[in-house]
Amino acid sequence: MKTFYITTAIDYVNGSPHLGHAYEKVLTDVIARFRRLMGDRVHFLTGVDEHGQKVQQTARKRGIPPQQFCDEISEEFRAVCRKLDISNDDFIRTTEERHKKVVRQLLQQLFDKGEIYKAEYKGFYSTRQEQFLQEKDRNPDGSWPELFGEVTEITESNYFFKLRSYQDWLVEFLKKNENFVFPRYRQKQVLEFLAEPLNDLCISRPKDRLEWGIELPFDSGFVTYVWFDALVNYYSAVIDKPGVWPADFHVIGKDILVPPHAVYWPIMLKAAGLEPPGTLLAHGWWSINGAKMSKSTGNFVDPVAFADQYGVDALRYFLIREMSVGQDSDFSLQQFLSRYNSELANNLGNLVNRALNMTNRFAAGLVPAAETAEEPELALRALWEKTRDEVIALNEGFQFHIALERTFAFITATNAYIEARAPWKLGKSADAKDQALLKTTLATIAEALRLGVSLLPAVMPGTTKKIHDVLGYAAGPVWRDELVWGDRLTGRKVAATAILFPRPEAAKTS
Ligand code: ME8
Repeated sequence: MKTFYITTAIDYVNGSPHLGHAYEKVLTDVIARFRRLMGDRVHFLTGVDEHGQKVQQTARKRGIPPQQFCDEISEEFRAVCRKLDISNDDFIRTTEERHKKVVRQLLQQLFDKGEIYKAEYKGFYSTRQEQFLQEKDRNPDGSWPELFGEVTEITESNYFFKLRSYQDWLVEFLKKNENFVFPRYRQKQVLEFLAEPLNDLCISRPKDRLEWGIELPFDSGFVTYVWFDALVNYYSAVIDKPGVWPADFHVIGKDILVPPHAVYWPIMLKAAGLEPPGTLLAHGWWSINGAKMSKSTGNFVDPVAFADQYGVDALRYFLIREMSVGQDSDFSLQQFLSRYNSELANNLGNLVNRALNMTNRFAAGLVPAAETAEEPELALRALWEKTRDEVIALNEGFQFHIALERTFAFITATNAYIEARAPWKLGKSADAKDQALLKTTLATIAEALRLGVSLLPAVMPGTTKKIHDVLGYAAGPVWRDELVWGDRLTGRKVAATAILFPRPEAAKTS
């Protein structure tokens, strides 16, 4: 069986991790966990992108060597993974020798094949921004925007990768592989980009302009362009792992789809004789209270601090419930608290408390066996089967937000079932029929809760385990088997209470 290989983009370490980075990791983690539940062997890679101008500049501003700076910030990204319960199997840093070695090998191979050549490049250069500019960077009146400072035309020797000679191949490839990009409409954007002739890709930077990079194996006067270096991480991390390449999924933000992932990367692989990845999944962008995230304006959510304050699973739930994969979304504390209170605390949390309270009150804390099944029980069971099948299909199609909505509709229906059966009334009756119904009701509530929660481990792994724990239950190894209505909880001793979603501080004062 081929390993299901999934990756996130690797984050630039020129700033601390923010909510956008956290989302990408959580989304990828949800897919990885879901695939594991479905029985796949999964390899999940994330990491950091440590070379390039921005990193060199930021380290310089801080007055520390770039490697030391990278060491510090990489640790922050690792901490986000740990905090958010990300189940990555590996974490790659592009300053690691295992990566640099593969980049050098690939460059040498392409150079030897004649895919990389040296040429003079003439263009407008901004010394302040340390970058070549393009015609599209000009103001409408032809002048250069202020941020570029003095702009001069210079000629520089560089190495170029023959992107253009693979343009027709890539167009054909995209036409044959209609599902290469998800969501599908983004594949059209790639084809539109390819409607214009491609320029060959400049893959080097002279060392006198940029030192912080991987030296070209065939010319020590240059380092590798950061994208050519960074993309290779997906391959360098698994080169010694048989049965893993090609990647099944690269999860990335929409801003880095075209051209890096959808054009440079498949062409680089093709030129090197390697298989292309299966799918590029391009997610949308989070804004905060309607505005772009930016540290300088304070419009920034630190995912670790947020998870500390409101709970890891609450944050994971919100990110996945709120955003439809591929679309943009806004993160507002008000919306977060609204979902937290109504969906997590008052719906799921309430169901857990009721299940525990009533099992303790009416059955000495031991889940009884169901004695009958009447219309309300049969209806709840039918809803369960429909919900389970829909949720699996929705997850397979990356419609995680709707899958969660359906799962929580089942939780709501279970709460409504309790209201309809009113076990507190049945408990007062000495009638044998009422006592049988009470047992059935308690068994049904516990089983519905176990099942509903069994749909949540990919999104809320900690909460799922906690709820199974308080039901005296440990899930078995085959997930599909767990999703069958039955009597697995009969005779289990439930906990006295459970605190799952405490009222957040901010909500108390509002
Ligand atoms: O682009 N909302 O790194 P990066 C959602 N090093 N996602 C966001 C976001 C937001 N507000 N802001 C950023 C790079 N992201 C390169 C990648 S891969 C070989 C090299 C996402 O730190 C962004 O779309 O700028 C990207 O997928 C990831 O975070 C890393 O962004």
